[in-house]
Amino acid sequence: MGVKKKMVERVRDLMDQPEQIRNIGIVAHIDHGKTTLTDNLLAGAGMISKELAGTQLFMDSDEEEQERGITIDAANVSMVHEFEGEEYLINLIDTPGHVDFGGDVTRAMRAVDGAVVVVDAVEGAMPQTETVLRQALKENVTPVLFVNKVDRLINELQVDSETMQIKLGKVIDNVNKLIKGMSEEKYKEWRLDAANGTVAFGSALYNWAISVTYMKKSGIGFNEVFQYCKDNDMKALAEKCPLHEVLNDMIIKHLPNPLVSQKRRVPVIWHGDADSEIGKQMAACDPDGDVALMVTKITRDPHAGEIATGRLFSGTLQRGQELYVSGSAKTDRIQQVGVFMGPERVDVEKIPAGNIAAVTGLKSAIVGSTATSLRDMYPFEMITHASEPVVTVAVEAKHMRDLPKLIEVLRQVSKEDPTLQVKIDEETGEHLLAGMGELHLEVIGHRIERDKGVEITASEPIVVYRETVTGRAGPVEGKSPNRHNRFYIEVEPLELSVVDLIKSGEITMRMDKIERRDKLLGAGMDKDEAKGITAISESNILIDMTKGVQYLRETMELIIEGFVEATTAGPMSREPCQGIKLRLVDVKLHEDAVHRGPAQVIPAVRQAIQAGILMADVTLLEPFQKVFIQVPQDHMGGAISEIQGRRGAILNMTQEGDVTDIESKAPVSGLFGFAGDLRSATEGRALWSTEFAGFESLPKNLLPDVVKQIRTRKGLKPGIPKPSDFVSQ
Ligand SMILES: Nc1nc2c(ncn2[C@@H]2O[C@H](COP(=O)(O)OP(=O)(O)OP(=O)(O)O)[C@@H](O)[C@H]2O)c(=O)[nH]1
Ligand SMILES: [Mg+2]
Repeated sequence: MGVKKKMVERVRDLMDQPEQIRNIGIVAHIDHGKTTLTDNLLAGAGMISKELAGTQLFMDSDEEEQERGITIDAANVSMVHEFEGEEYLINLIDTPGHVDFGGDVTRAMRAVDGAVVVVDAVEGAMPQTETVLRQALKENVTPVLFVNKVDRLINELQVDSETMQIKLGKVIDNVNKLIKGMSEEKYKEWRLDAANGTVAFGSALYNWAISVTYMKKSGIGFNEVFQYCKDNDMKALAEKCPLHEVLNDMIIKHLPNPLVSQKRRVPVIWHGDADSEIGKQMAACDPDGDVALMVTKITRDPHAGEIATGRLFSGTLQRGQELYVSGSAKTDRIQQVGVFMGPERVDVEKIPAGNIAAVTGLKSAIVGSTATSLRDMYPFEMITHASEPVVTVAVEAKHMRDLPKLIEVLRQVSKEDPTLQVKIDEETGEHLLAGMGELHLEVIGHRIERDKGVEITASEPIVVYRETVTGRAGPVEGKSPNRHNRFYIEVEPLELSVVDLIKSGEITMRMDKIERRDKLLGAGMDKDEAKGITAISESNILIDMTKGVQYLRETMELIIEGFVEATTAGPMSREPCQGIKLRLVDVKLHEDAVHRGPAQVIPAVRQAIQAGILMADVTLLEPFQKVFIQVPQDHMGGAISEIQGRRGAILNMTQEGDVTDIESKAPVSGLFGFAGDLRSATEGRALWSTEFAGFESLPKNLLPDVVKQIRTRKGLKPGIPKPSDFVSQ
């Protein structure tokens, strides 16, 4: 405790010297050694004992993380390192590698300026390596590379010194290829190069590392490293080349401080006026400017309540400050400000721009919120997640008396984890929890029981489909119950390029109108349509094509509500809709506002859309996952037939030595229980991982059965509804 206390004081002293600060994330494919590496940095800063570094896994402090041996939550820690006679404050985020928790990586990238990409020397660059790099590049976060587990090359693969160097060179080449593939332009700036010091090699478990820079300093080169490992004397190597020193060298020299970084990052993550006061203050990382805090994480503390963690781009945070949270007209009052020391949060007086801060009291904040002292600050760009929740369970409270509490707890967990979707279908009474994968939901289930004290039963995983149309229909007339208002709506498929823009967050209703129109035109949309976009719900759009309709403006909000209701639960099976374009072509409204209230307009619009979708060759889309398998050649056949037996397809196969890399894809519905089946088919010799691969049409012959199944589960009549169930024809 004493050490930590002293550390807090040193952290505090450095907070207002941005040149001495590095905000970094540790990112990698699962199991490549991020948390082990972080241990080394903590030991180097004197926060954990040197003997335990590499095995304590200090940042995996949660019971469940320890049990499963993986990181589940991104964890922050602030520490001070002395380097070449100067002190530096390193605010570090250790991120999880499992795809199910990929959202945490995305959010962490918003908070940091640099990333240490860790790659296992034996496995090389893996699918998640690519994903995390892509996220870093998207946020304009600078990467450096740490090739870990070099000891495995020597002791497990038994390579000689020369082959070791060739293999390490290959790892670097492959990572560079990934960067180049994402952006030629970025590649010029960010090419990783051992010679200029942006790559280090080592073994986090055995606490040593080398880089070309450090070779010059220590006189230890690849041949010496090889010999130490061969002689089983990595302890001596760790004394000569301690990992934390080599890494600090790379982090401090090659990753930008907030002053340098914010100039480059602010234009990417904030689209307000760069010449405005706040624009200039953020670019300059001005501690005397207005407060601009981007919330990247919400956690709950049993004592302090909700804690919002985020990156402070401008101003200084202080207790008692009143901040506006994302456009809310009221302010929230900050109760405490602090920094994270791993699992502990330590209060400080104030935190200036350029740091990662934890605050309590921002009641209205959710992940992605902008908290600011300005009443009308243009908010930060939304954080969009690379993956979508594809696996769902229905949850129920074990005891009836817990029902109200369950709803509150579900609301809470979805606030803490934006990759989790909670849907409470009032019509069917179902509480659905949708997440990134089976593990994600299991972990959330435990959290609800363990931390929130509500016992639940969860169904077997179910797949959530999307309803879409493949044809056109309309105009369909929707009449209000009093028959005084009529809406005419046309239905057709939305251009796929536009669906992509919506999903990636590049098109929103919040953005500048002209900018939106230009982007849509670029994506191939018709000019009048691009101009007329009135609302977006899920990835469906409503376009107002009418001209000069009286009272339309004041009724539009209700029309949009009908549109949202119809598209969040589609007419065929109450699954969300995707990729549907709805054109409002004519409207007749009663002149008296009393006769065109919510109870009239909303159902009329909703029903017209529901009927229209059913008439426009409605079908279901199902979620797919890419499945990457690494398997020894003699077990390849078993792995392939596991994929093919699940309506899957093999996309690519590459051979390296005795190992085959299989890239394949399969529907999520086929992948339940895959882990166990693959294990038996390959005698446990296959390594595998998955990645979200978007939605594809369900084969027509499966449609009736799947719809029936969904409807039965939801307690709806099993047959597919007809348009006449929604509008009279
Ligand atoms: N041989 C060897 N094993 C290592 C090395 N670094 C880490 N490991 C082992 O690899 C496993 C995973 O290490 P972690 O540090 O938990 O990996 P991680 O990247 O944090 O994993 P996730 O957070 O779950 O993605 C552990 O069993 C470590 O002991 C290394 O340099 N050499
Ligand atoms: Mg970890």
